[in-house]
Amino acid sequence: MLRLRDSSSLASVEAWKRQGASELLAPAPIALKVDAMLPGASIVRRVRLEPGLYVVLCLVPQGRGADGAIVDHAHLGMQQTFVVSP
Ligand SMILES: [Cu+2]
Repeated sequence: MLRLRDSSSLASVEAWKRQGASELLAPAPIALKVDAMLPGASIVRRVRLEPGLYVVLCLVPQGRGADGAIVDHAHLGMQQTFVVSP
């Protein structure tokens, strides 16, 4: 989960994902990270988030697309933006 500066930051998140989503090159602060889990597993995390815009996404790789770019679960729909209000 990344905390975005504004909605225009989503474009840099998309570019980051296409380049392999290295944690070191994250385009925004990582607000929460969960390592890969086994299918069917679940986890509960309680976090206190500062007000702002966030994107939560799953970066588990699913293969490569026709153009050779990495396809991850986020590309398949496991991505959502949300706002934390003050
Ligand atoms: Cu996933």
